[in-house]
Amino acid sequence: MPRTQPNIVITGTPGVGKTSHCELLAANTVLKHLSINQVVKDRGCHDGWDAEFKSWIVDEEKLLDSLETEVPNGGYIIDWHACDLFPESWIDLVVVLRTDSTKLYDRLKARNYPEKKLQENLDSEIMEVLLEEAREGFDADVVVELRSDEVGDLQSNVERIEAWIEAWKKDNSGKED
Ligand code: DAT
Repeated sequence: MPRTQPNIVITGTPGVGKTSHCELLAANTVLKHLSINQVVKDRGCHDGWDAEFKSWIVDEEKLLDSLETEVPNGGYIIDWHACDLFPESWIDLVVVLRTDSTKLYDRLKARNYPEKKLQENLDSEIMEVLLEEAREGFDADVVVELRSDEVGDLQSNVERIEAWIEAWKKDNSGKED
């Protein structure tokens, strides 16, 4: 059945502002914020806890199995620092958030990230790892790169995504008739 609401992935290096964007979008639209971190934890889609990196070791197969009955129906804002695991057919828009590295450093430092994890994430942001992953996994017209340096960026990005959702709904209305 065709989706009547789109699925949007909000991705980027930890600390770029994914959760902030997803929460504001979920408050302003009917789309639901799907925190993959929470799903991994709550539904046990992992092979344990990595003590050095202080993060779950994600079992991607279990994760996809647990999402496949809900996500393809549409209406989700998916909050995750990766996007290439999601089947292309599930996703209508991939937003890659980007942040200036000094700002990212301060945000991750404030989170008390272990030094190694902090450096790896900074390197990943500088090398555009997540942007590259999105571009390799999805068509160019599905991927959009947005700055998330200032609070004003958060507001304008969310407005832009809301406008995109409306346009998507117009383009896709009537397809189920
Ligand atoms: P993520 O979910 O990508 O890890 P977050 O939404 O938790 O990021 O944000 C990390 C911190 O940075 C948090 O204190 C809010 C702040 N932040 C996020 N986006 C911002 C922006 N565009 N301008 C200023 N601060 C921002």
